[in-house]
Order: sequence, then structure tokens, then C-alpha cells
Amino acid sequence: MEFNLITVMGLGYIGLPTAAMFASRKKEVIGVDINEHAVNTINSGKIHIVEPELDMVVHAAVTEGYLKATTKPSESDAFLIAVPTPFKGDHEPDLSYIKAASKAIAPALKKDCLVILESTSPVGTTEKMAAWLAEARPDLTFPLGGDENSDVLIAYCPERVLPGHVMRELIENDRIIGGLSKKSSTAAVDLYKTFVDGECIVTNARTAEMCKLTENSFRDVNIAFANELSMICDKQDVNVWELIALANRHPRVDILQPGCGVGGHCIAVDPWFIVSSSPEDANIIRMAREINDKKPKWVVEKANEIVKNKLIENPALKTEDIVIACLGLAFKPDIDDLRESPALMITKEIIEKHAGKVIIVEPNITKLPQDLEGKCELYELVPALAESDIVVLLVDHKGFKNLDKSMYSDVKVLDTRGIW
Ligand code: SAJ
Repeated sequence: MEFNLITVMGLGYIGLPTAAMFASRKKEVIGVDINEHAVNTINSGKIHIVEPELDMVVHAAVTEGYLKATTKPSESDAFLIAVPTPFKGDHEPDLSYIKAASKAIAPALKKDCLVILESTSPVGTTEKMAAWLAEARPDLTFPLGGDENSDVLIAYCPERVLPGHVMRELIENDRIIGGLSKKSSTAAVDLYKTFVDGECIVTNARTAEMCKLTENSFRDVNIAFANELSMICDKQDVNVWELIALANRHPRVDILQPGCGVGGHCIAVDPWFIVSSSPEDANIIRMAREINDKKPKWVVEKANEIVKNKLIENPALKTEDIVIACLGLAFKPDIDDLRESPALMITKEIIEKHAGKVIIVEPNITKLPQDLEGKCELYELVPALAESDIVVLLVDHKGFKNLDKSMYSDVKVLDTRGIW
């Protein structure tokens, strides 16, 4: 099938790169977002998020007239929904953004158009979306129950790109495509082949939904294993990083790296979608979430212990004399994204608990987040190491690696990433 006019609902970390990618292949693309600031920024050829190479591709697409942003969808050959699916207070998935996007596109649907859901979703969401669309458009037929002759085609195709490498991974990664009918899957493959060099593998929608949740849960469980090991090894006086490097020499062992916790909008969220739909059976998956969520508290306690030990070693010292430097605020290395960052959580806790000065080093930002202003100071690495008594290394940013040991020989180090 040929798709010349494509609408992308949601212009965030996934929607905007995807829209730009179609536009770079000379497809006419309409990007829709409820955030007017994002819409205006994109229409001026700029971007409102940080992702390497995205700015160039968006600028070219807008300048050449292939990409336009707006707040309301209109008729299209294909609609892609890439809106957030957060969870609510009780870890239940919040599908309200998908429902709102479905309602918004319903009036613009026409015979033979294709609707694709890309948002990470609990199993059964694509069927729900089809039912919402069917309710809004009784004049059209939908592939509910696998109808191969439906007017509208519907498929689920999860995004699986790694922040920081989105533009490359969008092209290279394989895609899992789960149509509600075979015809829907074939149409979705045709659409993605516009820019995807990886394989487009067809399955049903429920399996595709579960596949995305499984990928991120797999990583979460594996990180939890490493984090649990790190806490065990701390008590047993074993260097966990040496241990993991040695165990990984076994041909069938491949342990991930412990850290200060698991952050971001994906790995720390998606496993809960499995837990909330199968609470009786999803034991390892739930426990992994709990272990990874516990790790930041463990780091704060360790930092506290170091302060206490310093005071015992030197009774003349007062808590307020001790300077703590927190290295890294981002949720992972070499990005500026502080959303759901365990490093940020830990830093805030340390600031709250510690009576002395707290210094922050985060080379990827130029200004402290508003709620930290006045409570701590943003430093460059070298003066931070010179001024502090305790260093809590939270993120393995490039700039923190391969330092000369003499730079931190006088400070007590809590290295949560094992790079020092
Ligand atoms: N982390 C560790 N130890 C490790 C690896 C990661 O502590 O060995 C931590 C990171 O520091 C970070 C968190 O885990 O706080 C998540 O980082 P990440 O790089 O593992 O993943 P994300 O959240 O940036 O992207 C993930 C990817 N999923 C998988 O690798 C299975 C990406 O491919 C998905 O597209 C993305 O989630 C998503 O959007 O779902």
C-alpha cells in the first residue's frame, strides 16, 4: 500500500523522530501535539527535546515543507499514535492519552486508512483502541475479531529505540508488527519499510504488546540481579564489579551493571503493566521493580554511614563542616534527561538530610533544576573534588571516567557505578 500523507499523534521523544524520519523520506507528515509550545518550536524548524541529530533532520523536513506541526489532526492515509502511557498511583496503566488521541483522530478516519499504536501498552490496548474508534465512527468497519475486510486497518508496533541513539536505531532496529488483521499487518509493514532497514516481523497485536513489555522487563530483572548482588557483596566485602567481570567470563553468563537505581520513563514503568494485569503470577518481575526502586534508598543510607564514620574518626569535626559532592543527576550516562532519575532522587535526599554543603556536578546541564536552586551549588568536576570530603558518584558520564586517582585520593568515595 502507498501512504503519502501520514499523521503522527504526539511529538515527544518517539513521535517527533518518527515523524521526521517519514518526512526525510519525502512523505508529507502532519505532527500533532496538544503542547502549543512544541508545535510552534517545530514549525520554526527547531526542536523542544534533546536527541542527537534530530535537530538537523527536523530542520530540513520543515524547511523543505514535508513536516508540519499542528494541534488538531485532519484526514490522512495513516495515523501513528505515540503518546505517553504513564501509570497511576497504584501502578495501574493510565490509557487516558491513548483514548484522547483515538477520539481526536476518529472524525478524520476514512476508508482504507491505517491506524498504528506505538505507545507502550498493556496487552489488549490495541483492541480497546479499535473499540473506541468503532464507537466514534459507526459508519466505518474496524478489524475487531480479525475482520479482513474492514474499512480501517489497525496494528500495534512498539517503539524500541534507545534514547541518545534514536535516529540510528529507528532505521536499524527490527520492528515487531501486530495487526488486528493480516491485511492491517501487511499495510503496517509497507508503511515502516519507508525508512526501516531492519526486519519487520509480523505477529498478532497482543503478542506485539507483550513483546515490548517483555523486553523492558527482561532488562529490569537483569539490572535488579546486578543491584541485588551489589548489596550482598557490600556486606560480604567483595568487589561486585570485579565479581561480575569474572562471572561474565563464563560463556553463558552475561550480568548487567549495578548502579544507583533504574530511571527513565520506560524500564521503571513498563514492568508494572505486566504486574498489574497478572498480579498473582508476575513475581520475579514485581520483585525486580522493588529491588531497583530500593537501591536509591540504600545509596542514601550508605552516604549517611560514611558521614557518621567520619564524625567517629574525627570527634572534633561537625556534620556541617562536611562537604558532599554528588556526581551526576541524569537518569543515565551522557544525556541531560533528569526525568525519573534515581541520581536526582538521591541528591535531593542527601541535601535534605545533610547539614553541611552539597555540591553537584552534572556536565550535561547549565542550570540547576528549579527545586534545587539555593539548596546546593552546580560545580565543575575539578573544583568539586578539591572542595569535598565525600564524593557520591551516581552517573557514569564520560567526563567522570579515566581520572587520575590523585584527583580524589583525599576524599571518601561512594562509587555506585564502579568506574573509580
Ligand atoms: N541501567 C543500569 N545498569 C545497566 C543498564 C542500565 O543500572 O546495566 C540503568 C540506567 O542507568 C538507567 C536505566 O537502567 O537508569 C534505564 O536505562 P537503559 O539504557 O537500560 O534504557 P532506557 O530506559 O534508556 O531505554 C529502554 C531500552 N530498552 C531495552 O534496552 C530493553 C530501549 O530500547 C527502549 O526503547 C526504551 O527503554 C523504551 O522506550 O521503552
